[in-house]
Amino acid sequence: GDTASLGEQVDYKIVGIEPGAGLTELSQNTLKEYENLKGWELVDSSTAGMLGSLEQAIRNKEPIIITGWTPHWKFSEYDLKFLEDPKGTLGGSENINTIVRKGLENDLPGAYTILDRFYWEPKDMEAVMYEAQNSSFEDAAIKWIEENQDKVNEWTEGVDKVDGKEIELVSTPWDSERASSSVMKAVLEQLGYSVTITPVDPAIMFQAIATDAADATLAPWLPTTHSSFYEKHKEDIVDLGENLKGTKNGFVVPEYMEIDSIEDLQP
Ligand code: PBE
Repeated sequence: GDTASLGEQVDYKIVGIEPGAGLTELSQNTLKEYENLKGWELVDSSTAGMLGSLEQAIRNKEPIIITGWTPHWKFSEYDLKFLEDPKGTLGGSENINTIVRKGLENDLPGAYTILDRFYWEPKDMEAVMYEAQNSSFEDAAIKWIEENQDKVNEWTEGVDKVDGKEIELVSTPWDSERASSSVMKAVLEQLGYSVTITPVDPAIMFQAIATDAADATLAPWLPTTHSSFYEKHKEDIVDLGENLKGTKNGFVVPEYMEIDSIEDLQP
């Protein structure tokens, strides 16, 4: 009813995603760092589960607090807002980096050059993500490449074609990373590479690059989201720097909720 506090209405639960996500670790840390979140609980789920709960809450105009991030299509589908995070425990504005295994430059210099040059904007990633909702990431990637040939030419300029050399990309199972990996796969295939994308948890992704089990990844969110994995493996990987700037994680609520900050959540 109207007299119940927000905490009571949502049963003191924040709707989380996959346990292995960097965002899950940041969210747990957030529950510890904010005194007003004493008694609140993060409920692990999956991205699909979180999106289902969000859709249902919005349909019923009920309150809900999710762990969310951008780039993601949920922000164009629904009116949502990030709760302010004055303690910064959810990371603020971040970037996505390209990381490759030691030795890749020597073994596959052409692919290494393209991976090193690969850089695009959130609007590019979003274009692929949105298009893929109605087709597939494969088709959306090819369409984006056709429409952005100038940008792709900057990445591939002067790089020799190969005849079926194999390269394995590891990635994470979120749409933002499906988009970047699918574009890279298509670009490399146009130059004759044989490309596999393996989606894994962030922890496994870093481990695979550090142990040479995979060649490259476009999926690390840094400096905060995946910092624990990065710190663990940084001596054994080659960091090629940002491929996209301006991602963000946070606690997210529908616009119709009358709170603005994590500190508005009361115990
Ligand atoms: N995410 C999307 C991932 C990285 C990309 C924020 C859900 C994570 O938390 O690991």
